Amino acid sequence: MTLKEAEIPHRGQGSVRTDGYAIVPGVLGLDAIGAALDILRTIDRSRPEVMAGNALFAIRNVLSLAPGLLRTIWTDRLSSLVREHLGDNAFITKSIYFDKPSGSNWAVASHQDISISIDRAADVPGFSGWTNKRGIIGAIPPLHILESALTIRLHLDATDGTNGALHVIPGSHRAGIVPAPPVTRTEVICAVPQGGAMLMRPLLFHASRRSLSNAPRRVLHLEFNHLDLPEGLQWAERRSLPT
Ligand SMILES: O=C(O)CCC(=O)C(=O)O
Repeated sequence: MTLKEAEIPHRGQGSVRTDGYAIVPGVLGLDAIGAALDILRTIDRSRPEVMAGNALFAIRNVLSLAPGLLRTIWTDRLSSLVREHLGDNAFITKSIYFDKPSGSNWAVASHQDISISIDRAADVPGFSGWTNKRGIIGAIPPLHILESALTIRLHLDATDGTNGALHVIPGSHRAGIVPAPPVTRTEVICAVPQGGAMLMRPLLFHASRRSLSNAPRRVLHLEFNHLDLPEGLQWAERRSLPT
């Protein structure tokens, strides 16, 4: 293999345990995607959770703003993915709807997701980096809480390197919280078919490039955990799994 070939990011299906991510096709059918998009269109765009420039690009706490959305997307496949990785005590800790249309093209440099949303700020050992963004309180929790978390990104559109698929560094979730991504040539583009899911450990370094296409890239980003927070702290968006 030439150096040039080695530098081209490759596509991969991945393994959550060893790579920190996996691509799983066939989690949502077209009917569920259509129904989810109909519900998402009903959300009042003037709410503070809605972040928009020329076009919509994110809605935080989307499951609270869109009653019926969770039930619509909660397929047997999604339920078994969550239980397979986190067990029967899993719950949802965060939900965000991300859009990346050509009108609101945005990019995020390679990073780990290390802040969680908590109901209140408190001086609890092991918690640091407290923030308050638009009333949403965040902090960096003890490492084992981040290591037990799983993100599942449901792709409502087919996504590849041209319209905003995440770029990840396989295995980078295994070194704890580190200030910069490892210097490596093994960046992978996580292409996901429509209705597929990308599973990701939040400590995995991931980046989001600008879209080069007019194709939409709509994603429901759900975070899960199975650990309660210590000393009476509560996950701000905690939600039980549908039964
Ligand atoms: O959806 C994206 O493209 C970016 C998401 C991201 O970087 C994050 O959730 O940390």
